[in-house]
Amino acid sequence: MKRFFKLIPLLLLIPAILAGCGSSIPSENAEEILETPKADDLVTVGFSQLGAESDWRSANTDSMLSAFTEEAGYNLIYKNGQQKQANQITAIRMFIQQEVDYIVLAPSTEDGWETVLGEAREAGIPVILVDRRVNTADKNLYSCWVGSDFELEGKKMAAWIKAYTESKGIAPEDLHIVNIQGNIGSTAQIGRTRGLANAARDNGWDLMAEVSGDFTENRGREVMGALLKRFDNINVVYCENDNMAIGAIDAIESAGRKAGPNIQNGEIMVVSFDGVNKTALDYARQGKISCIAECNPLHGPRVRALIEVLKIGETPEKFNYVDEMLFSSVPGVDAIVVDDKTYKVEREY
Ligand code: GZL
Repeated sequence: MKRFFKLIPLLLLIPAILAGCGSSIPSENAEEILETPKADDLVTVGFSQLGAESDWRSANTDSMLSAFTEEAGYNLIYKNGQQKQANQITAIRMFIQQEVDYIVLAPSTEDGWETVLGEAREAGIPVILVDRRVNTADKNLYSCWVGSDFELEGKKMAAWIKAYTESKGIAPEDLHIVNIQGNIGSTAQIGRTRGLANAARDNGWDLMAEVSGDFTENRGREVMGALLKRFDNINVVYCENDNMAIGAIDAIESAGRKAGPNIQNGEIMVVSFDGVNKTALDYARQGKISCIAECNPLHGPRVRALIEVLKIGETPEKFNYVDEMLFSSVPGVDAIVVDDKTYKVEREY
């Protein structure tokens, strides 16, 4: 990329030089303009984002664009993969051709990255992973990763469901749960699904169905509508992100049911992940969503900090987890314990 920037200023100078037959650039400035321009000093980062499927994703993209500005010394090339791994692989190959200084990848799913990450390593371009993970035998195909512990998010939500329903005297076998999952094969889906499935097994809950809603509101609405036709005893809906929870609640209300924590009164308890979407946060304050597990999208400054470490030749931590909380306005559970660690349930969010 540096070579590309060196070329531009010279190209820009040609018209001025040709037009004036003598320099139309005041001689006292010529030296300054002919010096390598600021652009040459920028660190060029190629960012392959997986898509724009949710409010979380938009917030994540905004965070990255805000962190990698020219003022901060960066030239960011942003490519949206539109949920297709093939598009992301094409983007990475383009970044390699452009000889960027760093590649940041937010991978759509975990598998299928070995070849292109090998090409980036061959080209000597460090790769930083953000948000979801990649499933490669060789962990040296990328420099580091920053994101959430998705299985912990699922465990925390399951612990809240257990604590709340036990506080109401609801027998575990009377919990009839459906899971509206995220994109199948994405780290967020794998971890959140595992957290619930293991808790259902350990507690004797009736986990009746796991169906992907692709992390989108429309698919969440469609999937919930189909599940309500298939089962007449659903009383817990575990949505793996807020956008699907909003769609599911719409379907629940369209079916004449009520979303809320009072399972004994026939309400359907809806729980969710992210805590980014304004409507979902309002629903949580109203009790329509009984609990939200935060999933922090603001990774831009964290990724930039990792690149700053790489820039000075240091080795950053390989896996960098962000701390996250639970939010619920439903009284009855003030804290939960997961893997011997206590997590306070926040009332304000
Ligand atoms: C989680 C992220 C997930 C969010 C969804 O870090 O990968 O993808 O939970 C988003 O909202 O679509």
